Amino acid sequence: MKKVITYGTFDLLHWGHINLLKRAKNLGDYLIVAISNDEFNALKDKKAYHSYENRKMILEAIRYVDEVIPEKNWEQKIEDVINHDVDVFVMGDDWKGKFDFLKDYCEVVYLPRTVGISTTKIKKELVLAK
Ligand code: C2G
Repeated sequence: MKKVITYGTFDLLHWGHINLLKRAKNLGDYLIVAISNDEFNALKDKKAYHSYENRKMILEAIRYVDEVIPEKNWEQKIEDVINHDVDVFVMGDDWKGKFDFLKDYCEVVYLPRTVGISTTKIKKELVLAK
């Protein structure tokens, strides 16, 4: 079984996230998503609208996702890849190059980001729509 892992906040889930998850799953047979917990989001200077537990529930309902684990810090990726026997690490290409150190442990794939949608865009346009 070829195992894939990806990381992210996945707040205000949108079709750009789904596009990433769908392509990530197509790179293997089993997709693990490590969702940034609320404490780590603070480290990323991100404030998620939905709590970790609710973002976890949402991601677990997606057909492409087989397992959801917490992302608690920047340092856990090597351990995750080893402990979960991961073959492929995937991220959107806004992270291109940032995780190349994982190439010693698994394949590293950066997929083109979906243009035209982002959580920031959604938030901005909702404010303007008031
Ligand atoms: N993404 C995408 N297209 C978009 C928006 C997001 O492909 N229009 C991808 C991102 O590149 C990322 C994933 O969807 O691979 C999740 O996006 P975020 O929730 O914004 O993730 P981020 O905050 O970048 O967290 O350790 C890694 C970090 O946790 C990544």
